[in-house]
Amino acid sequence: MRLLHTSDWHLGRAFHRVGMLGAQAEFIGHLVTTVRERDVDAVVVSGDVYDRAVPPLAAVELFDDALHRLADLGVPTVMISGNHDSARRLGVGAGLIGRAGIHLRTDAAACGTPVVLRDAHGDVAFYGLPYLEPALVKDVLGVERAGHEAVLAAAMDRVRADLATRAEGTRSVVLAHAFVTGGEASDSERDISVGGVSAVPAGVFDGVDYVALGHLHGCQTLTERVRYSGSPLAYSFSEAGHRKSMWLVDLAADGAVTAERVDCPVPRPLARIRGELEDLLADPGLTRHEDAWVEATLTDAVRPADPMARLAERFPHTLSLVFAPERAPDGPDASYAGRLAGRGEQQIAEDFVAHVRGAGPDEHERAVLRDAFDAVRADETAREAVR
Ligand SMILES: [Mn+2]
Repeated sequence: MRLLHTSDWHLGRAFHRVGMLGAQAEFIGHLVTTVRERDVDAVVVSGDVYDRAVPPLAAVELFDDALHRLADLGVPTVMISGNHDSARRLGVGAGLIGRAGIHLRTDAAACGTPVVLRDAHGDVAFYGLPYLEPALVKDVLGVERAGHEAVLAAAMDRVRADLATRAEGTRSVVLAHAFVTGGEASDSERDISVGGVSAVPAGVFDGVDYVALGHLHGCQTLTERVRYSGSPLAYSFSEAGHRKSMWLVDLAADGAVTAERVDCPVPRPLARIRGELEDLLADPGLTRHEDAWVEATLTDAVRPADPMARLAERFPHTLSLVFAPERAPDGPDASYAGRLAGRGEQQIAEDFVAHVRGAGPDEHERAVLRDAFDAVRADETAREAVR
């Protein structure tokens, strides 16, 4: 059976101030063409279909268009919700579109109930594990202490238990939206680490033939059988070095996996350039970036006048400007955003305690902070769910 694995479409998301709907529509066209031309038997979409819980109308229309085109091809599709999706909203109508062969799995309680597809060699069971927010699904999954590893392990126990009841030789595919240890993050995934360690070891997925992961935006291979497709488009400059792709996976009769990368269309390349303004405007080595979306880091000791307009004369698609005077990169005049960059909520809170008191939090105080973040997050997600 031949699968096409993709994830993290983030329909409706903008890249800095540039709307990406046109590029997202082009990707959907590329997906449909790939399904047709490469004789794909099933499409798997591993979460973050939308960028937010209540997506803009144009994004909903694009998703609707994608569903119609996939249904017209007659190729079954299995999808799960990610941490950016509202599982409840996305799941509305799932029963109906299931009749058209689009299987949308958004309910943690149904982890152990697969979509079973068939080929000449027998059954393939697809288990869709939607993004599992520990605090919200721990009771459903019968887990005592909420944590990413604990809830995923419980969900996988259900998968293996169901698989054990199926005919000998049944092959299996799991869709999951999670941060798996060894994966490399970028700047465009929303942090899920509130509540402790977010990374789960790849070993929790043992016992299935292929694990189609979503969440991390770079295409990557953790093991032959455990892969991220990454997002089809770059959503931050930290992805300037990515080649966006999907995985075309052949699942042999004995469950052996062969995977091929299928590259996605690139709407416009990304470039990160760094130096003093006059050098950036003159350097002949930067000619190749003139048509790119550019992030420029200016190292001038004194901030030059009107830098954006001047850069735009040479790089008309400059989207981001960063000031990093080389005299004192981390000095007292570093910007607020600069000082927060790369630190999680927990770390910022702990550093704040250290800053005002002179001594950082002890183990007990750290736990209090963690619980407070958990409560806020669970409350937010619960409100999102009932809205
Ligand atoms: Mn994502």
